[in-house]
Amino acid sequence: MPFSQATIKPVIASEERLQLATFLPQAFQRSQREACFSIPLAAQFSTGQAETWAIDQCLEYKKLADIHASLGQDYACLQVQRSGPLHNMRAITRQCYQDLLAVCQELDYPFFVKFWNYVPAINQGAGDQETYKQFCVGRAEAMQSMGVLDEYVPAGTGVGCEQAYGLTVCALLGRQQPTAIENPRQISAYQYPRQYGPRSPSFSRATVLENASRRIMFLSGTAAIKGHESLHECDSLAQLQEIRKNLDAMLHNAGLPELSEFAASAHQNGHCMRLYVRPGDKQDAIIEQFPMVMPELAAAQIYSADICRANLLVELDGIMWSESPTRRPRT
Ligand code: 3EB
Repeated sequence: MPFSQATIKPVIASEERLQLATFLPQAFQRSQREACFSIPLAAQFSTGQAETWAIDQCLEYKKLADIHASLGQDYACLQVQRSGPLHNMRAITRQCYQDLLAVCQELDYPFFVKFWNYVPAINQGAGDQETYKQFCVGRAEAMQSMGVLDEYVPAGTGVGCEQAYGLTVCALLGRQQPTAIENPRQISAYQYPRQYGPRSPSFSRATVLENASRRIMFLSGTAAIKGHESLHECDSLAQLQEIRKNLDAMLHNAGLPELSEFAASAHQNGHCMRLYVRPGDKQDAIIEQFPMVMPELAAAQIYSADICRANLLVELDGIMWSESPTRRPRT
């Protein structure tokens, strides 16, 4: 079932009426706007607009226990932030996801579009005890206990944040099923081999929402991974080039125009992207190299964040849309 044009669309952040959600970096948090979800990261450098989704029907804000909910007729956005000792990350994540999935069912938004995960001290701990790996175990256990099959896992982003913020999860949910897209250059994350942790990450490479005139791709966090392997350790330029190849493949599979056409016809094609850059001696270089490798995305917001694999320096996510998509997405 296609969603109605009026139901959800990316808008510029100044169109404040009836916002389902706007994501703002920590420094710009404005508590009077309940639909503003705060990203627990500092924006490093930004020329772009905040990622915003708007709807025009039945907007309601609710707080269910500690879960903030912004509810529309067809879509909802949830946010929850939970703290606790790092060594409990598996249990914290499992409970957090079970509670979120229970709210989805209770409020009757059964389909997952995208989940954003900000994981405290994400690379801390050795081997299977690394925070990210424990987070993946808790998330997979919750998905399994709630009966979520691999083909229904949402698009996802999983990056690090400061330990003091705890775990933050944001979820975009729908009443119509989005199309999940995988990347032919990469093994599906939910099929990663054992070496990446006891349970594989529960996310699809992207989800697509569409109607007759607009298609939106929610791109998962995309890094320099081919097959299941991280490439170009320590080489930030090569990692960015690999990300571009992965993005090209995703645009193709989503039935969206090529990346180069996003700059060429800005009135038809749009995007709202975020680049996550690992802090350290390569950070400045990456911020400089990004607009050279992906000039079409120069308006992206840039955040300083650890990436879930310790050997990756940079990751890209966001939404990309076209007003006149041509081909069908390939599932
Ligand atoms: C990868 O492709 C890079 O655990 O939710 C990207 C997007 C990554 C989402 C997640 C992790 C997640 O495996 C890491």
